Amino acid sequence: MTVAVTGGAGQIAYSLLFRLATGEVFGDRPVRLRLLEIPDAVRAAEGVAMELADSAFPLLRSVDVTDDAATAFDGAEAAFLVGASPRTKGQERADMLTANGAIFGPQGRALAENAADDLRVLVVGNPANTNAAIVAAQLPDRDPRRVTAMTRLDHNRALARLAEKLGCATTDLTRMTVWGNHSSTQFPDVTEVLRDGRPVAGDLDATWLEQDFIPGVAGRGAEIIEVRGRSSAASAASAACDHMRDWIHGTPEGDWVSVALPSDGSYGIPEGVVASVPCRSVDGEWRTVTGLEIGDAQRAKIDRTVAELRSEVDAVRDAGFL
Ligand code: NAX
Repeated sequence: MTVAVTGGAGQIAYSLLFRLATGEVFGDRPVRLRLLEIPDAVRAAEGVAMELADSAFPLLRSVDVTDDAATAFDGAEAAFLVGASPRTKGQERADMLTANGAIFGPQGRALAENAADDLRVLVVGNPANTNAAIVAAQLPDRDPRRVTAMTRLDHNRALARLAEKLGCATTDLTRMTVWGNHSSTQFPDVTEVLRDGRPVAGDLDATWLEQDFIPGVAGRGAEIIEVRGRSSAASAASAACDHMRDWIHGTPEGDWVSVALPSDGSYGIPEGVVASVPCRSVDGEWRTVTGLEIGDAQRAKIDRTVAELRSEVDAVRDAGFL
């Protein structure tokens, strides 16, 4: 299994790479890791490669570090696009979107030209959904569902917060959905959630949902920064592992997870945006769970986060990245 990880010297990669090397994501297939970094961070990434070697993982065949995307993506069957350009102090959001277009456009083209035919892409670097839209646009000959953005961390955060409220284990809960953007407009939705097979929504206080659960999940990233002093890293890596493992091995029967996919028009979400929707993985492919009834209150929240995605896509289109 040839696996490319960008941002190889970053804090998410420092957790992610070691878990990819253990076999918990790809099963017992031997793994070759390719770390892509900017030139200034190549040496630090080489230090991470040294630590990976020192771990003597039975399944890890090689670790290569490069600042050349074509080399990093050559034959890649999975690509975790983690490295991105953070929003700097005082920077306009549109400028941040454009700065990332300049990263994800060329990386998308390098994937199109060099990666394996069965490539799976998970974009983690923010703004993840719109970065994924840019990558997907560079891969017009491939199944669009092969390019995804990560909302699994938001999904896991929602499961954890709800389990705490209900006094149960996260594994007792199924059918959580996070809709839309990996941003403050995301909509963590408990409407379909089952606890041990029975709906929970009717037992939950509407005020708690509106004033604690939804903003708490959407604001968890900022809360982690405030408390830990740095952004979520190990939990983001863990979510990335969950996403790729379920994609390859399938979602458990009766359950689904949240995945940001290029929209196929389901639930009135326009094509061209990469929006988080409920998904099952069947035969190694993400499939949107269709046919869920959407009430007026849900509709308004979905429309709000999709409107933000549309404005992001418009901004990168205006800048020539789409
Ligand atoms: P770090 O700043 O620790 O690491 C990022 C690394 O990416 C750096 O080593 C940097 O040199 C590298 N990089 C920058 N441009 C690159 C390029 N063009 N090619 C290759 N490497 C490049 O950030 P970290 O905490 O690891 O976070 C990485 C990204 O994940 C950020 O954009 C962050 O906002 C995003 N996140 C996304 C989450 C999600 O749920 N989708 C949650 C966690 C995280 O906030």
